[in-house]
Amino acid sequence: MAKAAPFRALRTALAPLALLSGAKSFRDNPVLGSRRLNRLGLHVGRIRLADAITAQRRWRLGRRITAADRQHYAEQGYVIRENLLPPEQFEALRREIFGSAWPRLEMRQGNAITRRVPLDRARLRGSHPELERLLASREIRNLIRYVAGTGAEPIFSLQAILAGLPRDRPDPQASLHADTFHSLAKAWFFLHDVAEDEGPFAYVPGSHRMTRERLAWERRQSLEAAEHPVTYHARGSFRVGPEDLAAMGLPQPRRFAVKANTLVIADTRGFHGRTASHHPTCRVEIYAALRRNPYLPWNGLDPLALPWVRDRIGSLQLAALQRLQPLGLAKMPWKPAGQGPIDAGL
Ligand SMILES: O=C(O)CCC(=O)C(=O)O
Repeated sequence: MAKAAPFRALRTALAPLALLSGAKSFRDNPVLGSRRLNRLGLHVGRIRLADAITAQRRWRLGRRITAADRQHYAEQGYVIRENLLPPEQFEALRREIFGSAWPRLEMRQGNAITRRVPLDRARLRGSHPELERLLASREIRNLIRYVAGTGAEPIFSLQAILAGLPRDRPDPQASLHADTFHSLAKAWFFLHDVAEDEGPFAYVPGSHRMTRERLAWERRQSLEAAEHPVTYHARGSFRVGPEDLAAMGLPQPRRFAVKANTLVIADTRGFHGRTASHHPTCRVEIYAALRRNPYLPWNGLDPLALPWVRDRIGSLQLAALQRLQPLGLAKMPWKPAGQGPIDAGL
């Protein structure tokens, strides 16, 4: 633990440098959290600059996807593909996933558990051909990159959300929120039907756009965020209520109660969350996430895209978290949960 102190001091000294990164915590960074600087426009300025740079990166990524997808993203903030795979291919994929034992990690948040298995292409090779084929899909990568507004490498996992478990504390992901101040992408490829009462993903259409009303709301949040009682909010994932949505001219969230074989890719700087489950549920999906420093002007030059690294990206990310956590430089919320089926335990 004592080892962490010098690193914390270093982090404080470097706090101003975080301005040109994806750093988002108002509570942990005295510069980002400064009411005076945010009154002068720091937070809104970071959003505007990130958006200008992201727009030109996204414009260059645009030719790899269809005009219809570009338009759908621009209007709604997400793209969706129903019946992504031909039925036989989807069934073969399900057999591979539900017929295997996986090295699982778990994280508990309120009354929900996120269970994850990092998917390394190197480890799937030969044993899980359908999964490997899906992860190699150009179409999916291009869509994720466009939504995230960066050409970097998405990280794929197998994921089960066990929600509605008997516990007092609510699932923090079930309150509508924006993940951060700049574009990023999260993707869910659902492996079975998700019913209305089975904790579907929810997204407020159009909430990825930084309208005048949204920027004014962001500015107001930035003045108080460092002291906000909700830790997630204080760390830059702003929570939003129904009255705020109405004041920003935004609709209520759309719930993605969808059929199996549906892919949803959302820019989660838009308002989103998990619909609360009122009974125990288990949602299984292939999940991907992509976020990168929003101030980089280029799309490529991603060390994670080097073939050797890319094929082991999930385990490398985990190993990095394990090493950085004791130094106070990263949080490692994942705990090993043994080898077994992804959907076990309900
Ligand atoms: O699992 C979901 O449906 C949404 C999770 C979420 O809100 C998040 O990852 O930020």
